[in-house]
Amino acid sequence: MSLTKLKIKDNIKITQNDALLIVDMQYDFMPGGSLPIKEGDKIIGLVNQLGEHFNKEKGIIILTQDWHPPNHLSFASNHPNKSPGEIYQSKGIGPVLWPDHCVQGTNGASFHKNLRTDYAKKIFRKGIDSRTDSYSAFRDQLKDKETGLREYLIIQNIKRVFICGLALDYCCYYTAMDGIEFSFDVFFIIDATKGVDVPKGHISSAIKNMKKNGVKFVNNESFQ
Ligand code: VGL
Ligand code: ZN
Repeated sequence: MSLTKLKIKDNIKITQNDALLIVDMQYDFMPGGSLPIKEGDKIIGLVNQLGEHFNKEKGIIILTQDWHPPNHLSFASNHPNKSPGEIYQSKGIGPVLWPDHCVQGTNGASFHKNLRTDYAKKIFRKGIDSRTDSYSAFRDQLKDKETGLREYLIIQNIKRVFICGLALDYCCYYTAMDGIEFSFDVFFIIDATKGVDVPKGHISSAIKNMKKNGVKFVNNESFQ
C-alpha cells in the first residue's frame, strides 16, 4: 500500500467535538535522538499549524509522551545478549527490542523545543509500567490498563480523533486502531507523521490495516 494510493478526505470542518492527538514529538524520536525517525523533525511546523487551526476552531489538543523507566523491558539493554532492532516477542513487548529511549526525566523524553505545547489541554504519558510497552495512547499492549485518554475524550464529548506525530507505524498506528475499537471516528493526518518501518514493510502493513478497519486519511489541505 503506497501513500499515493490512499483516498484523502477533504472539506473537514473542525468543531468542539474534535480532538487533535499529537503523538510523541520527543527528542529521542528526532534525528540525533536514540531512536531516530527519519525526517521526524520535518513535521513539527505542520503539527504546529494543525494545533493552531484546531485551537482556533475550538477543538481539543492533546499531547502524548513516551515515558519509560530505565528498567523498561522494551529496551534491548535490559535483556542479556540482545541488540536494538532484534526481533523479540513476549507478552506486552515486541515485535522488536528498542534502544533505550524516552527515559523519564531525561532530555530525550522532553518535547522538541519547536513544538508548540501551549495549545494542549492535556498530556498523556505512556509506557510507564516496565513490564509492558504502550504504543497506544489509550492503553498498554496487554490491553489491561488504560491511560485515561478514552474517559477524557468521552467526558469532553469528543467524537472525532485526528492523529499526527511519531511514529506512524507504532504509537500513531496503535492509537488509531484502539480509537476505532473504542468507537471514535478516527482520522490519520498522513503528511503530519513519519514512520520507523522496523521490521521492513511495517509502515505499509500498518496503513493497510488501518484502512481495512475504517481509519480515514486526511492531509494538511483537508481542513477548511
Ligand atoms: C514508539 C517505539 C517505541 C513510538 C515508542 O512513539 O512510536 N515507538 N516506543
Ligand atoms: Zn517507547
